[in-house]
Formats: sequence, C-alpha cells, structure tokens
Amino acid sequence: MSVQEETQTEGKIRITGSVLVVGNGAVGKSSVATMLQKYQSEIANSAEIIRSIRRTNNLEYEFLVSQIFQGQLEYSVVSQLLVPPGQKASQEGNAGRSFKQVMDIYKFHIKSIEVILLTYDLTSRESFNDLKFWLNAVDGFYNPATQFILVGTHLDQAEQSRAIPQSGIDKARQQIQNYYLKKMPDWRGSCLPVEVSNLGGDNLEELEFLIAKCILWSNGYIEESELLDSYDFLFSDDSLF
Ligand SMILES: Nc1nc2c(ncn2[C@@H]2O[C@H](COP(=O)(O)OP(=O)(O)OP(=O)(O)O)[C@@H](O)[C@H]2O)c(=O)[nH]1
Ligand SMILES: [Mg+2]
Repeated sequence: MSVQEETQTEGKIRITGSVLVVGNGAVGKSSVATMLQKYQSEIANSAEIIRSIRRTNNLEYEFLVSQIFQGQLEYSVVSQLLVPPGQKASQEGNAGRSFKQVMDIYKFHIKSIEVILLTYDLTSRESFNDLKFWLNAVDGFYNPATQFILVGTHLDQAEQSRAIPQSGIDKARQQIQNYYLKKMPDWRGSCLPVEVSNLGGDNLEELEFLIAKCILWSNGYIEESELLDSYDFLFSDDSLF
C-alpha cells in the first residue's frame, strides 16, 4: 500500500508515505485522520463531523497532500493515513474486529510505514499508560527510518481535566526513544510530542506539516537537523501559525 515514489510535476517533487495511527479505542484516531483532511474547509462543522464518526472495525484510509518548501525545492507530499481499530483483543460476543485481526489481513499489502502516530487522550491516564501496549503492537510495521509522533488529543478539554503532566510526556518520549533504539540500534528516528484538538482544530495544521516533514526525512530528502528545527519552529511562540 505504501509507495515511496518520486515524480516531478510542474517543478514539484512528489513523495508518498504511509502513516499508521494507533492507540486505545475512542482516543480520537479516526477523528484526527478525518480532521487533518478537513480542518481547513470544515472547522466550523468539526463537532458534527467527529460526533458522527463510528468505532473503527476495519482499516480506514485517508490521505493528505501537503506543499512543502525546503531550500530551493518544492515538494508535494502525499501522506496515506492508515487507521486500524483501537480494540486490543477480539471479545466474545463483540462483532468489532481487533487491531491484530485487521492488521493480519492487511500486513502483506503494507510495504513500509514512514510515520507512526502513537495516539492517546490527554484527559485519560489509561490511554497514556496503554501506549506500552501499542509500542509492542506495531512490531513488524516499522523500520530504522520510521519516525514516531506522540499525539495527545482532546486538547480542548485539557485545561479542565488534563490527566498527563508535561513532565510525564517528556519522560514517555525519552522512554519510547530508548525502547526503539534498544530494539533497532540503527534506528535514525525520534519521538516528537504534539497535542491537538480535533474539535477546535488546534495544532492540526502543525501536525500535518510535521507528518509531511517526517516523510521527507524518512526518505532522505531532508536532514534530521532540518526536521528538528521545523519541529522547534512549529511549536515555539515565534511560529507563524
Ligand atoms: N472534545 C474532543 N472530542 C474528541 C476529540 N477527538 C475525538 N473526540 C471524540 O471522541 C470520540 C471517539 O473518537 P474516534 O475518532 O472515533 O476514536 P478512535 O480512536 O478512532 O476509536 P476506535 O475506532 O474505537 O479505535 C469521537 O466521536 C469524538 O466525539 C478531541 O480532540 N476533542
Ligand atoms: Mg476509529
């Protein structure tokens, strides 16, 4: 399903990459994929859109096209978002398929994953603690050039009921990096944290840009320092957004 292709159209270099979105049920994986695609045109209807999203029981698919200027070059980055269910195991009497059941069906079609979104709900400690499960669950879907983004959703509710302090996120980021470095000593990636609201649209534009940059980095079009500079710029107070 993932094709790393480079074609040049109208002076733009076109790159395609795959993004796997994982995390517990109801953290907002389908919502983030849907809103990343729609936020510019549909932010006024975001509540209606995310409320209408049903629990995932197959592999959902969305794609984004992002224009990225880097030095003298213009890239058109196509991000294929793959969203499996958050259900961890098949349950008796439950018609919904689990993550594993769905990935077992599709794994032979997925060539490589450039970015994994480890998704949790900022107001749910359980969804954050369960990221340990998801680190293991994605085994076999990453490679030394895969980049991880730690995505906290429900930012709109975090002021009232944030369950994970900044220090916990920093610690998790470090632990995740150490975990993958131990498993893959030649891993070139890092784990970058981002907090979004699928309801209000906060940081969705930044997340889209970051995903596109990660795909460029994963395919060797930009240096790691350029990726990290972009991250610092996007999430600093000097950011243009
Ligand atoms: N307030 C708020 N609600 C959100 C946000 N993201 C998702 N939701 C709500 O959470 C519900 C669950 O979101 P989904 O996108 O279906 O969650 P999922 O992770 O895809 O869940 P599964 O398909 O069961 O694995 C949605 O219907 C939204 O109402 C957010 O950022 N803010
Ligand atoms: Mg879903």
